[in-house]
Amino acid sequence: MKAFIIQVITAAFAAQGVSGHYIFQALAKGTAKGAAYEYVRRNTNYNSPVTELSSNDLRCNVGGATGGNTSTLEMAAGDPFTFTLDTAVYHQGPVSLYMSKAPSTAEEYDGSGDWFKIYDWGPTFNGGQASWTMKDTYSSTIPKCIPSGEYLLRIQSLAIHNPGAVPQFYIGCGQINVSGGGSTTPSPTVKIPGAFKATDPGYTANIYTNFNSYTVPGPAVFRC
Ligand SMILES: *[C@@H]1O[C@H](CO)[C@@H](O)[C@H](O)[C@H]1NC(C)=O
Ligand SMILES: *[C@@H]1O[C@H](CO)[C@@H](O)[C@H](O)[C@H]1NC(C)=O
Ligand SMILES: [Cu+2]
Repeated sequence: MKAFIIQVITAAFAAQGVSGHYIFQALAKGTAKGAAYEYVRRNTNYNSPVTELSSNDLRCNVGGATGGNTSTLEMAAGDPFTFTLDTAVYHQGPVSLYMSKAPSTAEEYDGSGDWFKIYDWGPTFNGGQASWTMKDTYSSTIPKCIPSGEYLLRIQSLAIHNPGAVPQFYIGCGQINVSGGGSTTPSPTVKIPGAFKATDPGYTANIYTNFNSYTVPGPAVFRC
């Protein structure tokens, strides 16, 4: 009996391993690929997603509640940056970028404060077909007008490839120190968890049937 249970547990973990999929591992300035886990918090769930909408793991992935050995990347407001994965995103769904200002250092910050969204990669529609941006690098820029200081810079792939099944969040959090910023308080803001609801149209969408429009979950994108 005991051996049987161990076998079942082992099988469940093995299944989780192969059903996971991709990791946002690196953050760097410009279009550089950067080193894995230098500026991105190390996760402890291999390449598996977070699926629980009420979990604090939605902030910075499993194991990413604090910085540990993660360094903080010095950036200027307006600087371009790139997140790189171990393997390209291959589940359909939106990819979004969020930021949250640390009350003290980015390394110590647990992400429990206010988050604002700075970018969405949503679908484009063409003749009843949607296409999604599925890449191994995602590049954007730090908004120019936000206050200087230390932030968590979070990327999220929301996998909605399997309508009817629970959507999957693949998450990575970088630590950055923004200089030369402005004086605009970014809005709207949300808390994570809380920003995503089981009833969000962008969460429940069936991307294969009558799929002609889509609203990316979360707040509106903040623009300076
Ligand atoms: C930090 O790095 C050291 C040395 O590589 C390692 O022993 C330790 O477990 C790491 N801590 C975390 C939180 O990753
Ligand atoms: C972030 O930048 C500020 C201002 O230059 C500096 O005082 C602070 O030490 C920096 N933080 C880190 C983690 O390097
Ligand atoms: Cu998967």
